[in-house]
Amino acid sequence: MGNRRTALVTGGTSGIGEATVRALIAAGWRVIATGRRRARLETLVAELGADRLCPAVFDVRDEAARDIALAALPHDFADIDLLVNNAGLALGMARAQEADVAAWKTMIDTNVTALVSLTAKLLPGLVERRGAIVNLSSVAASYPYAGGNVYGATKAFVRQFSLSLRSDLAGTGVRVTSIEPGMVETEFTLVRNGGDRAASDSLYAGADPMTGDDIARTIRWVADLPPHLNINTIELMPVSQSFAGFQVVRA
Ligand code: NDP
Ligand code: 8X3
Repeated sequence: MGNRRTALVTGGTSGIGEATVRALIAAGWRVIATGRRRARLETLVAELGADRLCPAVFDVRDEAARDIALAALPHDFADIDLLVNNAGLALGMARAQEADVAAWKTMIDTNVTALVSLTAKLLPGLVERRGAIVNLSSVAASYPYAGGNVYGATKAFVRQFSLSLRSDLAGTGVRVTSIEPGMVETEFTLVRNGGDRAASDSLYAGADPMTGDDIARTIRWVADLPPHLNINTIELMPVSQSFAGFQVVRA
């Protein structure tokens, strides 16, 4: 199909990104799925078809590897209409006074620096095609919690960058949306806790959390809206999750 639109989804190997790849392909998009885990991308291509899904294996923090992978995209996938900046992570729940600065830098490098760099790289083409950008922020952008420190700050950056992009892109027709989920059961907590499966399972147990599919359905809806309509931000939570009060330390 000559008029099929093309999306690039970072972090397509797992969770929200993988579900978004599936949802967009089901809606008729061509998709470039990125990630470091080549085998997972190859399995997805085998399932969804090389005519619809193109894998691009690179670490988002490695701009040289990213540029080589993007330069090698087949002709059919080269004109990107939708960028889904999804790759990201949290590392640990340590309070700031005990935190590992290397983990902080990894989160900033991945969630912020790589995201802005890829966005800058793809923006000229997105402007040319009046495309769209969907950025994965989080409820952690708006609601601080102990141990969320740098993770929450990276997601606040993503939210504000998204809104600021809208100002810069006035008149271009490019749409920008910040998606801000609460608890979604993915590999997120496994990664955050250094691979501790029991810690991940116990967080989600009995909570009826959102799924990657829930968020993917939202991204697909945003992506397929008519071109005159921009969703600025969407905040989503499972019904089981809500707000607690401020903490007060008494003498
Ligand atoms: P997962 O851990 O399941 O998926 C994370 C994805 O990001 C993987 O595909 C991973 O690919 C990719 N990724 C991480 N680091 C890198 C890197 N350096 N280079 C390339 N790819 C990378 O988590 P989620 O699906 O939950 O997370 C997706 C996004 O949603 C994140 O930005 C997260 O902050 C956000 N989010 C998640 C919530 C949740 O509760 N789960 C709630 C709110 C927001 P690979 O390892 O193969 O490289
Ligand atoms: C992930 C949601 O609440 O663990 O962004 O920070 S939370």
